[in-house]
Amino acid sequence: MSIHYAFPEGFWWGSAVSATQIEGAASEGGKGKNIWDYWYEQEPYRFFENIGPEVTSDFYHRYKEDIQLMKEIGLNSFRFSISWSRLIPEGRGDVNPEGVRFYDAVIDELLKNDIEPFVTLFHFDMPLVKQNEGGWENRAVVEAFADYAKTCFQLFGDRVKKWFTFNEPIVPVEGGYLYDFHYPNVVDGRRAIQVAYHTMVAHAKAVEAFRKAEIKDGKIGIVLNLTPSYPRSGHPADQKAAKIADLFFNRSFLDPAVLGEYPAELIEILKAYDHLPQTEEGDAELIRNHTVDLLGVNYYQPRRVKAKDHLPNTEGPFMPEWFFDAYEMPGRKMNPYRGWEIYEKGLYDIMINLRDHYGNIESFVSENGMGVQNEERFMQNGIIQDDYRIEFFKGHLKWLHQAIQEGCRVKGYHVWTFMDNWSWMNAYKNRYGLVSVDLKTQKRTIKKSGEWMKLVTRNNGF
Ligand code: BGP
Repeated sequence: MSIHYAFPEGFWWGSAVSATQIEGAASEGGKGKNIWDYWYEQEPYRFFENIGPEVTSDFYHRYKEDIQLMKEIGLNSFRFSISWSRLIPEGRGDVNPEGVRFYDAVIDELLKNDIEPFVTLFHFDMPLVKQNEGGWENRAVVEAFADYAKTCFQLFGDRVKKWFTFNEPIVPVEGGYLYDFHYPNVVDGRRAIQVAYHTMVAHAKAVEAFRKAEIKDGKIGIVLNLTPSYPRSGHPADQKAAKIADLFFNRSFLDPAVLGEYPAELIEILKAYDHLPQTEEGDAELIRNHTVDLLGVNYYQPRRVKAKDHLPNTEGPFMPEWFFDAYEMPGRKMNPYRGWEIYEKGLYDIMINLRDHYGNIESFVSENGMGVQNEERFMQNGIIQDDYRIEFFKGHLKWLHQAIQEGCRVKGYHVWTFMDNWSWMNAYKNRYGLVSVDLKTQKRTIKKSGEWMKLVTRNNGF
Protein backbone atom coordinates (compact mmCIF):
# COMPACT_ATOMS: atom_id res chain seq x y z
CA MET A 1 0.00 0.00 0.00
CA SER A 2 1.43 3.33 -0.92
CA ILE A 3 1.12 6.15 1.55
CA HIS A 4 -0.06 9.45 0.14
CA TYR A 5 -0.50 11.20 3.43
CA ALA A 6 2.36 10.53 5.82
CA PHE A 7 2.13 12.15 9.24
CA PRO A 8 5.04 13.35 11.39
CA GLU A 9 6.83 10.81 13.50
CA GLY A 10 5.28 10.25 16.90
CA PHE A 11 1.88 11.56 15.73
CA TRP A 12 -0.81 11.02 18.38
CA TRP A 13 -3.41 8.64 17.01
CA GLY A 14 -6.15 8.17 19.51
CA SER A 15 -9.69 8.79 20.56
CA ALA A 16 -11.57 10.82 23.11
CA VAL A 17 -14.36 9.94 25.51
CA SER A 18 -15.92 11.44 28.61
CA ALA A 19 -16.75 9.90 31.97
CA THR A 20 -20.51 10.37 31.88
CA GLN A 21 -20.72 9.00 28.35
CA ILE A 22 -18.92 5.68 28.89
CA GLU A 23 -18.33 4.78 32.51
CA GLY A 24 -21.81 3.83 33.64
CA ALA A 25 -21.80 2.66 37.27
CA ALA A 26 -23.40 6.02 37.94
CA SER A 27 -24.47 5.04 41.43
CA GLU A 28 -21.70 2.55 42.15
CA GLY A 29 -18.28 2.86 43.66
CA GLY A 30 -19.19 5.73 45.93
CA LYS A 31 -19.84 8.18 43.10
CA GLY A 32 -21.87 11.27 43.92
CA LYS A 33 -24.61 12.43 41.58
CA ASN A 34 -23.85 14.86 38.83
CA ILE A 35 -26.28 17.08 36.93
CA TRP A 36 -26.90 14.36 34.30
CA ASP A 37 -27.92 11.76 36.86
CA TYR A 38 -30.24 14.29 38.42
CA TRP A 39 -31.74 15.74 35.25
CA TYR A 40 -32.48 12.26 33.97
CA GLU A 41 -34.33 11.44 37.22
CA GLN A 42 -36.39 14.59 36.80
CA GLU A 43 -37.13 14.51 33.07
CA PRO A 44 -36.28 11.11 31.53
CA TYR A 45 -38.49 11.86 28.53
CA ARG A 46 -36.06 14.50 27.33
CA PHE A 47 -33.47 11.82 26.55
CA PHE A 48 -33.64 9.80 23.32
CA GLU A 49 -35.70 6.66 23.95
CA ASN A 50 -35.65 7.54 27.65
CA ILE A 51 -32.12 6.22 28.09
CA GLY A 52 -30.12 7.83 30.89
CA PRO A 53 -26.50 7.78 32.07
CA GLU A 54 -26.76 4.88 34.56
CA VAL A 55 -25.12 2.12 32.48
CA THR A 56 -23.89 3.66 29.20
CA SER A 57 -21.02 1.57 27.76
CA ASP A 58 -20.01 0.10 31.11
CA PHE A 59 -16.37 1.16 30.83
CA TYR A 60 -16.20 1.16 34.64
CA HIS A 61 -16.25 -2.63 34.53
CA ARG A 62 -14.85 -3.30 31.08
CA TYR A 63 -11.93 -0.89 30.79
CA LYS A 64 -9.39 -3.69 30.47
CA GLU A 65 -11.12 -5.23 27.49
CA ASP A 66 -11.58 -1.79 25.94
CA ILE A 67 -7.96 -0.86 26.36
CA GLN A 68 -7.00 -4.13 24.66
CA LEU A 69 -9.15 -3.11 21.71
CA MET A 70 -7.44 0.29 21.57
CA LYS A 71 -4.15 -1.50 21.50
CA GLU A 72 -5.34 -3.79 18.76
CA ILE A 73 -6.29 -0.77 16.65
CA GLY A 74 -2.85 0.65 17.33
CA LEU A 75 -3.95 3.83 19.09
CA ASN A 76 -1.13 5.41 21.10
CA SER A 77 -3.10 7.93 23.15
CA PHE A 78 -6.50 8.18 24.78
CA ARG A 79 -8.30 11.21 26.20
CA PHE A 80 -10.78 10.45 28.93
CA SER A 81 -12.24 12.61 31.65
CA ILE A 82 -12.25 12.21 35.37
CA SER A 83 -15.69 12.42 36.87
CA TRP A 84 -15.44 15.10 39.55
CA SER A 85 -18.38 13.55 41.39
CA ARG A 86 -16.77 10.11 41.35
CA LEU A 87 -13.50 11.40 42.73
CA ILE A 88 -14.96 13.88 45.22
CA PRO A 89 -18.64 13.01 45.69
CA GLU A 90 -19.45 16.24 47.53
CA GLY A 91 -17.49 18.31 45.02
CA ARG A 92 -15.15 19.54 47.73
CA GLY A 93 -13.57 17.72 50.65
CA ASP A 94 -13.22 13.97 51.01
CA VAL A 95 -11.71 12.03 48.16
CA ASN A 96 -13.48 8.76 47.35
CA PRO A 97 -10.90 5.94 47.58
CA GLU A 98 -12.84 3.75 45.15
CA GLY A 99 -12.73 6.56 42.62
CA VAL A 100 -8.98 6.91 43.06
CA ARG A 101 -8.58 3.15 42.64
CA PHE A 102 -10.59 3.18 39.42
CA TYR A 103 -8.66 6.03 37.76
CA ASP A 104 -5.35 4.60 38.99
CA ALA A 105 -6.24 1.29 37.40
CA VAL A 106 -7.28 2.86 34.09
CA ILE A 107 -4.10 4.96 33.91
CA ASP A 108 -1.87 2.00 34.77
CA GLU A 109 -3.60 -0.26 32.29
CA LEU A 110 -3.15 2.35 29.53
CA LEU A 111 0.52 2.84 30.30
CA LYS A 112 1.10 -0.91 30.44
CA ASN A 113 -0.23 -1.03 26.87
CA ASP A 114 1.82 1.93 25.63
CA ILE A 115 -1.19 4.21 25.35
CA GLU A 116 -0.63 7.68 26.74
CA PRO A 117 -3.42 8.95 28.99
CA PHE A 118 -4.67 12.48 28.23
CA VAL A 119 -6.92 13.60 31.06
CA THR A 120 -9.76 16.14 30.99
CA LEU A 121 -10.92 17.52 34.33
CA PHE A 122 -14.38 18.73 33.33
CA HIS A 123 -16.49 17.37 30.53
CA PHE A 124 -19.99 18.78 31.11
CA ASP A 125 -20.53 16.95 34.43
CA MET A 126 -20.99 19.33 37.35
CA PRO A 127 -21.45 17.51 40.68
CA LEU A 128 -25.06 18.00 41.75
CA VAL A 129 -24.09 19.42 45.15
CA LYS A 130 -22.05 22.11 43.41
CA GLN A 131 -24.84 22.87 40.94
CA ASN A 132 -27.20 23.28 43.87
CA GLU A 133 -24.84 25.91 45.19
CA GLY A 134 -25.23 27.81 41.93
CA GLY A 135 -22.75 25.97 39.71
CA TRP A 136 -20.44 28.26 37.75
CA GLU A 137 -22.45 31.29 38.82
CA ASN A 138 -20.90 30.92 42.25
CA ARG A 139 -17.25 31.87 42.87
CA ALA A 140 -17.07 29.26 45.64
CA VAL A 141 -17.59 26.57 42.99
CA VAL A 142 -14.71 28.06 41.03
CA GLU A 143 -12.53 27.60 44.12
CA ALA A 144 -13.81 24.05 44.59
CA PHE A 145 -12.82 23.26 41.00
CA ALA A 146 -9.31 24.61 41.54
CA ASP A 147 -9.01 22.33 44.59
CA TYR A 148 -10.28 19.35 42.65
CA ALA A 149 -7.74 20.07 39.90
CA LYS A 150 -4.96 20.24 42.47
CA THR A 151 -6.06 16.91 43.93
CA CYS A 152 -5.96 15.31 40.48
CA PHE A 153 -2.46 16.63 39.78
CA GLN A 154 -1.28 15.24 43.12
CA LEU A 155 -2.92 11.86 42.68
CA PHE A 156 -2.15 11.16 39.03
CA GLY A 157 0.50 13.69 37.93
CA ASP A 158 3.28 11.17 38.40
CA ARG A 159 1.89 9.23 35.41
CA VAL A 160 -0.37 11.61 33.48
CA LYS A 161 1.55 14.24 31.52
CA LYS A 162 -1.17 15.77 29.34
CA TRP A 163 -3.92 17.56 31.20
CA PHE A 164 -6.94 19.49 29.96
CA THR A 165 -8.96 21.71 32.25
CA PHE A 166 -12.20 21.83 30.26
CA ASN A 167 -13.76 20.15 27.29
CA GLU A 168 -15.75 22.60 25.18
CA PRO A 169 -16.44 25.02 28.04
CA ILE A 170 -18.89 27.00 25.92
CA VAL A 171 -21.25 24.05 25.58
CA PRO A 172 -22.52 24.05 29.19
CA VAL A 173 -23.04 27.81 28.75
CA GLU A 174 -25.08 27.26 25.60
CA GLY A 175 -26.88 24.16 26.87
CA GLY A 176 -27.45 25.18 30.48
CA TYR A 177 -28.02 28.95 30.19
CA LEU A 178 -29.12 29.84 26.66
CA TYR A 179 -30.63 27.08 24.57
CA ASP A 180 -32.10 24.56 27.02
CA PHE A 181 -30.18 21.36 26.28
CA HIS A 182 -28.25 20.89 29.54
CA TYR A 183 -29.38 21.15 33.15
CA PRO A 184 -30.16 23.65 34.78
CA ASN A 185 -32.10 24.69 31.63
CA VAL A 186 -31.91 28.39 32.35
CA VAL A 187 -32.45 30.84 29.49
CA ASP A 188 -30.77 34.06 30.52
CA GLY A 189 -28.04 35.87 28.62
CA ARG A 190 -26.73 37.67 31.67
CA ARG A 191 -26.32 34.49 33.67
CA ALA A 192 -24.82 32.73 30.66
CA ILE A 193 -22.12 35.37 30.38
CA GLN A 194 -21.36 35.12 34.10
CA VAL A 195 -21.09 31.33 33.81
CA ALA A 196 -18.76 31.62 30.82
CA TYR A 197 -16.58 34.12 32.63
CA HIS A 198 -16.34 32.09 35.81
CA THR A 199 -15.52 28.99 33.79
CA MET A 200 -12.55 30.90 32.38
CA VAL A 201 -11.48 31.96 35.87
CA ALA A 202 -11.78 28.33 37.03
CA HIS A 203 -9.66 27.30 34.07
CA ALA A 204 -6.95 29.85 34.89
CA LYS A 205 -6.93 28.78 38.54
CA ALA A 206 -6.49 25.16 37.49
CA VAL A 207 -3.58 26.19 35.26
CA GLU A 208 -2.12 28.03 38.24
CA ALA A 209 -2.45 24.88 40.39
CA PHE A 210 -0.81 22.89 37.61
CA ARG A 211 2.18 25.23 37.45
CA LYS A 212 2.59 24.93 41.22
CA ALA A 213 2.39 21.14 41.06
CA GLU A 214 5.53 21.13 38.88
CA ILE A 215 4.64 17.95 37.04
CA LYS A 216 7.75 16.70 35.29
CA ASP A 217 7.34 16.92 31.49
CA GLY A 218 3.72 17.87 32.04
CA LYS A 219 1.63 20.04 29.73
CA ILE A 220 -1.66 21.68 30.39
CA GLY A 221 -4.25 22.65 27.83
CA ILE A 222 -7.90 23.22 27.15
CA VAL A 223 -10.13 21.58 24.56
CA LEU A 224 -12.24 23.99 22.51
CA ASN A 225 -14.83 23.39 19.84
CA LEU A 226 -13.53 25.89 17.32
CA THR A 227 -16.30 26.20 14.81
CA PRO A 228 -15.20 28.64 12.12
CA SER A 229 -17.78 31.29 11.21
CA TYR A 230 -18.16 31.67 7.47
CA PRO A 231 -20.09 34.69 6.17
CA ARG A 232 -22.72 34.17 3.48
CA SER A 233 -21.04 36.72 1.22
CA GLY A 234 -18.53 39.53 1.01
CA HIS A 235 -21.19 42.08 1.89
CA PRO A 236 -19.98 44.08 4.89
CA ALA A 237 -23.12 43.22 6.87
CA ASP A 238 -22.51 39.49 6.37
CA GLN A 239 -18.84 39.91 7.23
CA LYS A 240 -19.71 41.74 10.40
CA ALA A 241 -22.22 39.07 11.39
CA ALA A 242 -19.55 36.37 11.00
CA LYS A 243 -17.05 38.35 12.98
CA ILE A 244 -19.46 38.73 15.89
CA ALA A 245 -20.41 35.05 15.83
CA ASP A 246 -16.70 34.26 15.99
CA LEU A 247 -16.29 36.57 18.98
CA PHE A 248 -19.08 34.89 20.91
CA PHE A 249 -18.44 31.28 20.06
CA ASN A 250 -14.69 30.97 19.46
CA ARG A 251 -12.75 33.91 20.72
CA SER A 252 -14.64 34.11 24.04
CA PHE A 253 -12.52 31.18 25.24
CA LEU A 254 -9.73 30.94 22.70
CA ASP A 255 -8.32 34.42 23.27
CA PRO A 256 -8.13 34.34 27.06
CA ALA A 257 -6.88 30.72 27.10
CA VAL A 258 -4.11 31.22 24.54
CA LEU A 259 -3.39 34.96 24.48
CA GLY A 260 -4.33 35.73 28.07
CA GLU A 261 -6.96 38.36 27.34
CA TYR A 262 -10.49 38.82 26.07
CA PRO A 263 -10.99 40.42 22.66
CA ALA A 264 -11.66 44.14 23.03
CA GLU A 265 -14.50 43.94 20.47
CA LEU A 266 -16.33 41.37 22.61
CA ILE A 267 -16.02 43.53 25.69
CA GLU A 268 -17.34 46.49 23.70
CA ILE A 269 -20.45 44.63 22.61
CA LEU A 270 -21.21 43.37 26.11
CA LYS A 271 -20.66 46.84 27.48
CA ALA A 272 -22.92 48.46 24.89
CA TYR A 273 -25.70 46.04 25.86
CA ASP A 274 -24.97 46.34 29.56
CA HIS A 275 -24.10 42.66 29.87
CA LEU A 276 -20.56 42.68 31.20
CA PRO A 277 -20.01 39.97 33.84
CA GLN A 278 -19.02 40.69 37.40
CA THR A 279 -15.29 40.41 37.85
CA GLU A 280 -12.95 40.51 40.81
CA GLU A 281 -9.68 42.29 41.28
CA GLY A 282 -6.81 40.13 40.15
CA ASP A 283 -8.84 38.14 37.61
CA ALA A 284 -7.33 39.82 34.58
CA GLU A 285 -3.84 39.20 35.88
CA LEU A 286 -4.65 35.59 36.73
CA ILE A 287 -5.88 34.99 33.19
CA ARG A 288 -2.97 36.84 31.63
CA ASN A 289 -0.40 34.83 33.56
CA HIS A 290 -1.92 31.40 33.05
CA THR A 291 -2.19 30.63 29.38
CA VAL A 292 -2.07 27.06 28.07
CA ASP A 293 0.76 24.99 26.62
CA LEU A 294 -1.36 22.91 24.33
CA LEU A 295 -4.70 23.31 22.59
CA GLY A 296 -7.18 20.54 21.83
CA VAL A 297 -9.38 21.32 18.84
CA ASN A 298 -12.76 19.63 18.52
CA TYR A 299 -14.21 20.01 15.07
CA TYR A 300 -17.46 18.67 13.69
CA GLN A 301 -19.09 21.37 11.61
CA PRO A 302 -18.68 24.92 10.34
CA ARG A 303 -20.94 27.79 11.33
CA ARG A 304 -22.38 29.76 8.43
CA VAL A 305 -23.90 33.10 9.16
CA LYS A 306 -25.50 36.05 7.46
CA ALA A 307 -26.68 39.49 8.49
CA LYS A 308 -30.00 39.41 10.28
CA ASP A 309 -33.16 39.46 8.18
CA HIS A 310 -35.20 41.04 10.99
CA LEU A 311 -34.52 43.11 14.04
CA PRO A 312 -34.10 41.02 17.19
CA ASN A 313 -36.76 40.96 19.87
CA THR A 314 -34.93 42.95 22.49
CA GLU A 315 -37.61 42.19 25.05
CA GLY A 316 -36.51 38.57 24.96
CA PRO A 317 -33.34 37.36 26.68
CA PHE A 318 -30.06 38.73 25.34
CA MET A 319 -28.76 36.22 22.80
CA PRO A 320 -25.73 35.99 20.49
CA GLU A 321 -28.34 35.66 17.73
CA TRP A 322 -29.23 39.32 18.18
CA PHE A 323 -26.24 39.92 15.90
CA PHE A 324 -26.51 37.33 13.14
CA ASP A 325 -28.72 34.68 11.55
CA ALA A 326 -27.74 31.14 10.74
CA TYR A 327 -27.19 30.64 7.01
CA GLU A 328 -27.96 27.42 5.19
CA MET A 329 -25.60 27.39 2.26
CA PRO A 330 -27.23 25.87 -0.81
CA GLY A 331 -25.45 22.67 -1.81
CA ARG A 332 -23.86 22.07 1.56
CA LYS A 333 -22.94 18.49 2.44
CA MET A 334 -24.86 17.25 5.45
CA ASN A 335 -24.73 14.52 8.04
CA PRO A 336 -28.52 14.24 8.17
CA TYR A 337 -28.61 12.18 11.39
CA ARG A 338 -26.88 14.77 13.49
CA GLY A 339 -28.04 17.68 11.36
CA TRP A 340 -24.50 18.95 11.01
CA GLU A 341 -22.82 20.17 7.85
CA ILE A 342 -19.66 18.32 6.84
CA TYR A 343 -16.98 20.72 5.66
CA GLU A 344 -13.55 19.15 5.80
CA LYS A 345 -11.58 22.25 4.92
CA GLY A 346 -12.82 23.88 8.12
CA LEU A 347 -10.16 21.96 10.00
CA TYR A 348 -7.43 23.47 7.82
CA ASP A 349 -8.86 26.96 8.28
CA ILE A 350 -8.83 26.53 12.07
CA MET A 351 -5.21 25.40 12.09
CA ILE A 352 -4.05 28.21 9.80
CA ASN A 353 -5.82 30.70 12.07
CA LEU A 354 -3.98 29.26 15.09
CA ARG A 355 -0.70 29.49 13.18
CA ASP A 356 -1.22 33.08 12.13
CA HIS A 357 -3.05 34.63 15.08
CA TYR A 358 -2.33 32.45 18.09
CA GLY A 359 1.44 32.13 18.04
CA ASN A 360 1.24 28.79 16.22
CA ILE A 361 0.45 27.14 19.53
CA GLU A 362 1.01 23.40 19.73
CA SER A 363 -2.31 21.71 19.06
CA PHE A 364 -4.01 18.48 18.10
CA VAL A 365 -7.41 17.45 16.87
CA SER A 366 -9.01 16.28 20.08
CA GLU A 367 -12.36 15.25 18.56
CA ASN A 368 -13.61 14.69 15.04
CA GLY A 369 -16.19 12.16 14.02
CA MET A 370 -19.51 11.29 12.49
CA GLY A 371 -22.60 10.11 14.35
CA VAL A 372 -24.98 7.91 12.37
CA GLN A 373 -28.39 6.58 13.33
CA ASN A 374 -29.50 2.93 12.96
CA GLU A 375 -26.06 1.73 12.05
CA GLU A 376 -27.09 -1.91 12.33
CA ARG A 377 -28.50 -1.60 8.80
CA PHE A 378 -24.90 -1.48 7.57
CA MET A 379 -24.02 -4.75 9.30
CA GLN A 380 -22.57 -7.55 7.16
CA ASN A 381 -21.37 -10.76 8.78
CA GLY A 382 -21.59 -9.10 12.14
CA ILE A 383 -19.40 -6.11 11.20
CA ILE A 384 -20.67 -2.60 10.56
CA GLN A 385 -19.49 -1.46 7.13
CA ASP A 386 -19.16 2.21 7.91
CA ASP A 387 -17.49 3.39 4.72
CA TYR A 388 -19.04 6.84 5.20
CA ARG A 389 -17.03 7.22 8.42
CA ILE A 390 -13.80 6.23 6.70
CA GLU A 391 -14.55 8.87 4.05
CA PHE A 392 -15.24 11.40 6.79
CA PHE A 393 -11.91 10.72 8.51
CA LYS A 394 -9.96 10.72 5.25
CA GLY A 395 -11.49 13.99 4.12
CA HIS A 396 -10.51 15.71 7.35
CA LEU A 397 -7.09 14.10 7.61
CA LYS A 398 -6.16 15.30 4.12
CA TRP A 399 -6.77 18.88 5.13
CA LEU A 400 -4.99 18.36 8.42
CA HIS A 401 -2.02 16.99 6.53
CA GLN A 402 -2.04 20.08 4.35
CA ALA A 403 -2.03 22.32 7.42
CA ILE A 404 0.97 20.46 8.79
CA GLN A 405 2.76 20.87 5.45
CA GLU A 406 2.16 24.59 5.80
CA GLY A 407 3.80 24.78 9.18
CA CYS A 408 0.96 24.27 11.68
CA ARG A 409 2.15 22.57 14.87
CA VAL A 410 -0.46 19.82 14.90
CA LYS A 411 0.64 16.85 16.98
CA GLY A 412 -2.18 14.39 16.65
CA TYR A 413 -5.64 13.31 15.63
CA HIS A 414 -8.16 11.84 18.06
CA VAL A 415 -11.43 10.55 16.73
CA TRP A 416 -14.74 10.86 18.46
CA THR A 417 -14.89 8.18 19.45
CA PHE A 418 -13.44 4.85 20.37
CA MET A 419 -16.67 2.92 20.96
CA ASP A 420 -20.34 3.82 20.66
CA ASN A 421 -21.30 5.88 23.66
CA TRP A 422 -24.08 7.81 25.33
CA SER A 423 -24.49 11.22 23.70
CA TRP A 424 -26.18 13.39 26.32
CA MET A 425 -29.78 14.13 25.28
CA ASN A 426 -29.32 12.01 22.16
CA ALA A 427 -28.37 9.00 24.29
CA TYR A 428 -27.62 6.16 21.85
CA LYS A 429 -29.32 7.69 18.83
CA ASN A 430 -26.20 8.40 16.80
CA ARG A 431 -23.29 6.00 16.91
CA TYR A 432 -19.77 7.36 16.61
CA GLY A 433 -17.47 4.47 17.51
CA LEU A 434 -14.63 2.72 15.73
CA VAL A 435 -16.05 -0.14 17.76
CA SER A 436 -19.75 -0.95 17.99
CA VAL A 437 -21.43 -1.69 21.29
CA ASP A 438 -24.45 -3.98 21.47
CA LEU A 439 -26.48 -2.32 24.19
CA LYS A 440 -28.21 -5.54 25.23
CA THR A 441 -25.07 -7.60 25.70
CA GLN A 442 -22.39 -4.88 25.88
CA LYS A 443 -20.51 -6.88 23.26
CA ARG A 444 -17.84 -4.86 21.44
CA THR A 445 -17.05 -5.43 17.74
CA ILE A 446 -14.54 -3.49 15.68
CA LYS A 447 -16.25 -1.75 12.74
CA LYS A 448 -14.78 -1.42 9.27
CA SER A 449 -13.56 2.06 10.24
CA GLY A 450 -11.68 0.50 13.16
CA GLU A 451 -9.99 -1.91 10.75
CA TRP A 452 -9.10 1.03 8.53
CA MET A 453 -7.69 2.89 11.52
CA LYS A 454 -5.45 -0.10 12.25
CA LEU A 455 -3.77 0.46 8.90
CA VAL A 456 -3.49 4.18 9.49
CA THR A 457 -1.81 3.75 12.86
CA ARG A 458 0.50 1.05 11.51
CA ASN A 459 1.58 3.20 8.55
CA ASN A 460 1.40 6.53 10.36
CA GLY A 461 -0.69 7.73 7.45
CA PHE A 462 -2.79 6.45 4.57
C1 BGP B 1 -18.79 17.12 21.48
C2 BGP B 1 -18.63 16.63 22.89
C3 BGP B 1 -18.76 15.17 23.07
C4 BGP B 1 -19.63 14.44 22.08
C5 BGP B 1 -19.56 15.00 20.67
C6 BGP B 1 -20.59 14.47 19.70
O1 BGP B 1 -19.40 18.37 21.50
O2 BGP B 1 -17.40 17.02 23.46
O3 BGP B 1 -19.08 14.92 24.41
O4 BGP B 1 -20.80 14.01 22.55
O5 BGP B 1 -19.61 16.39 20.66
O6 BGP B 1 -21.77 15.19 19.80
P1 BGP B 1 -23.16 14.53 20.16
O7 BGP B 1 -22.88 13.51 21.20
O8 BGP B 1 -23.99 15.64 20.68
O9 BGP B 1 -23.68 13.95 18.90
